[in-house]
Amino acid sequence: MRHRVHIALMAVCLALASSGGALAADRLCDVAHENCRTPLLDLINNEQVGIDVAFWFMEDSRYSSALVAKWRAGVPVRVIMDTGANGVYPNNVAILKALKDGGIPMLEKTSGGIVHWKTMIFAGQNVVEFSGANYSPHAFVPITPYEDYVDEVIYFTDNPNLVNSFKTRYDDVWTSTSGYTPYANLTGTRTRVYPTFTIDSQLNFPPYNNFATRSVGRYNAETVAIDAIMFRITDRRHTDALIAAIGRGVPVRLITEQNQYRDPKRMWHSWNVDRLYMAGVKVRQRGHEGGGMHQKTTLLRGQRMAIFGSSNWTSASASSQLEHNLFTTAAHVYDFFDAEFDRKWNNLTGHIETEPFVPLPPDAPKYASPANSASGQGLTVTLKWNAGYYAHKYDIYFGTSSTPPLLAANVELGPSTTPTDYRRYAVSGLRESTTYYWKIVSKTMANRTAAGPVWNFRTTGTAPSAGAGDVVLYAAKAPVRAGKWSVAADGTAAGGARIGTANAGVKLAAQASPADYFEMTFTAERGVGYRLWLRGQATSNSWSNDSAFVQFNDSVTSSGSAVYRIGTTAATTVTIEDCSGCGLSGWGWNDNAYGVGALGPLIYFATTGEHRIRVQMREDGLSIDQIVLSRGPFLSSAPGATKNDGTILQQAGGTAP
Ligand SMILES: [Ca+2]
Ligand SMILES: [Ca+2]
Ligand SMILES: [Ca+2]
Repeated sequence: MRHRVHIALMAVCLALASSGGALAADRLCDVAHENCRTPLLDLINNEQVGIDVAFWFMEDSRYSSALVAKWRAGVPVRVIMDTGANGVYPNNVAILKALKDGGIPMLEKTSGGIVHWKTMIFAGQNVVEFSGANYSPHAFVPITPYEDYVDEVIYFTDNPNLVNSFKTRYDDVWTSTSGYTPYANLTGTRTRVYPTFTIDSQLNFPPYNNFATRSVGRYNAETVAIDAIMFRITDRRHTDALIAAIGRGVPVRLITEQNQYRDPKRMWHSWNVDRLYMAGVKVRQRGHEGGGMHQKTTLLRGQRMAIFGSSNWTSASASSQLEHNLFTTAAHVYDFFDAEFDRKWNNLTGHIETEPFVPLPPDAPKYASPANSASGQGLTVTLKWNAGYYAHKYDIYFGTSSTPPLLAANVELGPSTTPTDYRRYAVSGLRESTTYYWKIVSKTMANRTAAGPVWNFRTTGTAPSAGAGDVVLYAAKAPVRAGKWSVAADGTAAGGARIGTANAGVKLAAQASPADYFEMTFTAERGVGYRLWLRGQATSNSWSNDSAFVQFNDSVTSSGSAVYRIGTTAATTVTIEDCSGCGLSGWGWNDNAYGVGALGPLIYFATTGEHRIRVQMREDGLSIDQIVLSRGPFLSSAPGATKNDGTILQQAGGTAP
């Protein structure tokens, strides 16, 4: 701890010492704790030969007033600018007007990428100032050092190769005949002001040079470690190369800006940062107040190289916007950024300049179609939802259970790029006249999740019919209901209703005169064996809520003896759970035998004609929607599944109440 404090104090002392010289020859100014505005105003005020200015936006009138004063004093000033920032930075409008009204010649970039330069060239002093910092009131001076500031570093240099390179590029842009249009105080042919110099190989000027290609070449050449402070990350070329570096054992650390992480206009930032995080990049984010972690700096530890300038990790910053970047191994530059990164990463001053990055979940999916409870859907249905900006992968839950099972995991369908942009997943091979349930769980690239609700729809077609002579009763239509049995509406049940009892922990033996039962009538043939099936649903899917007794008015054994008769204590038992431990889920079919696949005794009748069935309570908490007596297709196999069933048969063989 003592050691850290000592280093921190040394860093502060060194910084103060270097800022002491008013116009230091070649130095970096740290906006976290230094006033970087005064040296820039001093450069403007001291210039006697000419000032070239270019910026994305300017909102600090100290600069525009000083520039107009110089122009009026006879010092030539040129401005390359862009009105594209006016919507987001309204004070830029007044600054542009002041410069124009002051008489300064201004050239606007009117096609292609924006002017992302933030530079001033001082011809007489042979100094260039450039950085990622826009000319706003707070980008050059902290409000409270280390606590409330915009994260910027400003480079002032009198290195003749760098200054001359900037002069040449400025003239290149000034004399360009495509993409630029006179904005104010400019007539006639624009001519070069300076001799044409060779551009220093440390410099990188998109769109003349590609920033991403050069950066990725440096990442790929690195064998020790990579550290970066990067405001915006939407170009995967950078992240892919950094993930590859992790893959070959090169550690990577990143400080980035959390406001970009949830900015819908920069929706791919979170995709990239989450991928870096999952790959093992150590990530921190801004911990101080004030504007963003706005600088764009990368340190390549083995190469002792600093990459610094105006380009974010975006495709526009790579090759279409006007940008200025430095790829340098100059020791004083590398050492400055080394100390700055160490200070911010470890909060060495005791102020919280950075804090750990914590991935955020996506928005919950908003379903579009099919509408909840829609009917008449085809047998191939496309599930559609708006995913929001930050979901990229999806778990699709789908089935006939009201708690649908997982159908497909981590389906990479990408985000929704607008509120009316939908993600789609098609389900096919659906059964006719069946209710299906679905749920979408959205995931970010860091596997943070947000679940949507369970919705359902019903497919088109008539319900499948049982065999000729089979009986299919909708139990909720029972004309005789006694005691605790009651009917409730249920969109998943046959005819939209079920009959059941509430669970109160009661279990009974079969009774000759029960209090709780229901009865229905149907027609069946003498001498034919019928298989009895019930479709039931146990409250809470509990095995203590899943059985009933069934009796008939004239049922007999295959040899003609009375059996399971109403008015006796003899009954056949139907248990929905197929076996001990088989479990229950939603609707399920079973017959009058317990055990996996076990089939009970067939039901015979003494006469041909109308018969009566009575269902008594055995365990309370059971609901029933269909009763089947089959002599045909369901003689040895159930009409539907024992769990999560969606089978609803057409009514048949019953006598209308
Ligand atoms: Ca039971
Ligand atoms: Ca069975
Ligand atoms: Ca019960």
